[in-house]
Amino acid sequence: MNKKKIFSTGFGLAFVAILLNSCVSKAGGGTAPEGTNDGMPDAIAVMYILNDSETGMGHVVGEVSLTVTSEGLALHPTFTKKIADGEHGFHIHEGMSVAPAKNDAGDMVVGLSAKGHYDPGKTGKHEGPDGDGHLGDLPLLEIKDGMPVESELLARRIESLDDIYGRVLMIHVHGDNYSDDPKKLGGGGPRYIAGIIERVAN
Ligand SMILES: [Cu+2]
Repeated sequence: MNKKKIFSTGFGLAFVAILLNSCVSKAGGGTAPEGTNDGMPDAIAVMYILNDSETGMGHVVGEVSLTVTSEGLALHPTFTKKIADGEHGFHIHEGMSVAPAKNDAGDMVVGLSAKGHYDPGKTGKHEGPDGDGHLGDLPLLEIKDGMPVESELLARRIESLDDIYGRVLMIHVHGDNYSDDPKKLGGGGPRYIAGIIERVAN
C-alpha cells in the first residue's frame, strides 16, 4: 500500500533509489563512486505535503537523504517545490505512518499517525538536537525563498538508523525553540510535510 503510493506519486524518487540500490548490489558497486557507503545515503525519505486524505499524503515536494557519519546523522533536504519561508520544527517522529488520526478530543488531525517525537530513552522532554530529551529532535529547518538555507543538518546524538528505518521524518508549520516552554515540543504546531525514512541498501 505504502510502496504503491510512493511509486504512483513519488515521481520516481523512490524508484530511482531502489534502482541505484540494485545497481550497487548487482554490479558489486563497480559503478558507484569510491568512499563511505559508495556515496549512497543510508536512507531516503520522500517528502509529501500532508493532507486529510486516507494516506495523508498530498503532492511530493522533495526528499531528505540521511547518512550516518562519524559526527552523527547528516540530513540533506532537497526540495523540488518551494515550501513556506521561515523556521520549521524538524523531527523524527516515532510513528510509521503519516495518515491523519483522531486526537484525544476525537478530532481528526493531519499527520497524527506519526505520533510523538522519537524518544527511545523515554525522557518526555523536548530539548532540541543537542539536549538530553527526545533523540528525534533535529536541528530546525530554515527556509528562504522556498529552499533550505543550510544544505546539511547534523543531528550529533544519532549514531545509528537501525531503530529509525520506517519511522516518520516531520516538518512542522512553525519553528522550534528546542524547549517545552512556552509551548510544548518547541512550538512547531501543525504538521506540514512528512515522509517515511526508507533504508537504502548499500
Ligand atoms: Cu515534530
